[in-house]
Amino acid sequence: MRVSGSGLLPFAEALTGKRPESIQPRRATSADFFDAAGRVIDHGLLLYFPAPHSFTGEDVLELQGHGGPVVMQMLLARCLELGARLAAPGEFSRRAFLNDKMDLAQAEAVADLIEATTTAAARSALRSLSGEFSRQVHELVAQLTELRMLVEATLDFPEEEIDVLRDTDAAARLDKLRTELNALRGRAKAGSLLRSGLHVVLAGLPNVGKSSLLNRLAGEERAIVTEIAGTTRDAVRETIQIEGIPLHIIDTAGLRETDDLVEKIGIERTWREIERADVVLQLVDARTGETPADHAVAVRLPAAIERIVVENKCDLAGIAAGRLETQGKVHLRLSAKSGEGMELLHDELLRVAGWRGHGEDVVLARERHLEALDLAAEKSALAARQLGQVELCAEELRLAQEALARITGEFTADDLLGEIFSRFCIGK
Ligand SMILES: Nc1nc2c(ncn2[C@@H]2O[C@H](COP(=O)(O)OP(=O)(O)O)[C@@H](O)[C@H]2O)c(=O)[nH]1
Ligand SMILES: [Mg+2]
Repeated sequence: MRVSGSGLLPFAEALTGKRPESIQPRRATSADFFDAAGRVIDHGLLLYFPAPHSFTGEDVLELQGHGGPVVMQMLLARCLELGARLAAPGEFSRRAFLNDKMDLAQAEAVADLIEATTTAAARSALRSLSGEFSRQVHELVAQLTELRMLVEATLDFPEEEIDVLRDTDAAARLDKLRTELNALRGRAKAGSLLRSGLHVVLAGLPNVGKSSLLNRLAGEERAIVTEIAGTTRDAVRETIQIEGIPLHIIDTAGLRETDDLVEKIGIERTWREIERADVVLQLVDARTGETPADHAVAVRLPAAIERIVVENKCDLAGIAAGRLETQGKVHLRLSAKSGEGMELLHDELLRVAGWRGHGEDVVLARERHLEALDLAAEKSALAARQLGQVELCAEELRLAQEALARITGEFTADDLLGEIFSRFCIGK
């Protein structure tokens, strides 16, 4: 159990009977924890981190007991009696932020580390927690500050305007800044996938092998496979990972005209899943290739959603697995049954996810960070276009800087803080 606040030594004494001088900072002290009547609740360890050298920057006590729920409850009740109160979700991290122990992006990384669902996500969160993302943002903010100084200086000396901007190479500096900003955006976009994953919908006519492909991807028999068309009625989902990227695979009811009421509802659900997808894998039978019926499905797929045509059952068609790209449209040939060509599908999904070429550099970005990076990029593009009109340029640079500073919490409204920390689990 952790307690954070000011002047915690008397609290520790009341709980354990230890004299303050016998409690050494940052050393484990063996102690009994007593209730109000002086009965022992548990025997454990007491750790004392005096301010400001603690997680929150305040005095922190860590009480380590044997951990059963009833004993913990008794210890908690005693702490509340002694004047502590329950922490709000994220309150420890919030206090750490308010006491300058970490910036906002790092505090968010605490929650991301705890919630990470893959090892790649956990590693990335830890890098953000150590301040790597913040350092990259600070670096850009510093460049912007310098640029603003140059541009704003010419506002005071209008007759020298052109010279100053030319002599200081403001245009080249702005170019460099925009290149680096875009690179960071790329790493952040790739990283946001580690948080939320990619939604992949398997769609197509009945019997082309959608459920078989789900089972193959999941490595187990998740969906029922039969040779009877119309077997899958409700969407079946399974989350898998490829190279640490979470992929939510959704198997759907085959798209066809039907009088079966249940199947009809299933087909409506298929369309709803397709609208929410990041990628649609449209399965067709390799023996026939894309038929007019497949084409009728294809034209109904939303244009904005990436589509990969998967020619399944290549084993039956007697053709080899492979990848074809014509006019920007990707066709994969594989066999869900034999597993032939599955590595092509893995690679293709990673490509669509924008994963290749980032590796360890990705930033586990949140939606909030992406929005700020996008806004900063937009504002610096406007600034570049207005280098000739110094007042306008200066204002766009200011807005770009403000957007970036929001990531680390230097320009952050209280309500945003409330929103961010309320999503933490209790006691973190
Ligand atoms: N030979 C072969 N049969 C397959 C392949 N994929 C699926 N099938 C068979 O095709 C039939 C329909 O498969 P299913 O996965 O239920 O198709 P769905 O209706 O699209 O979900 C089943 O009998 C499967 O065993 C494949 O790659 N090769
Ligand atoms: Mg099926």
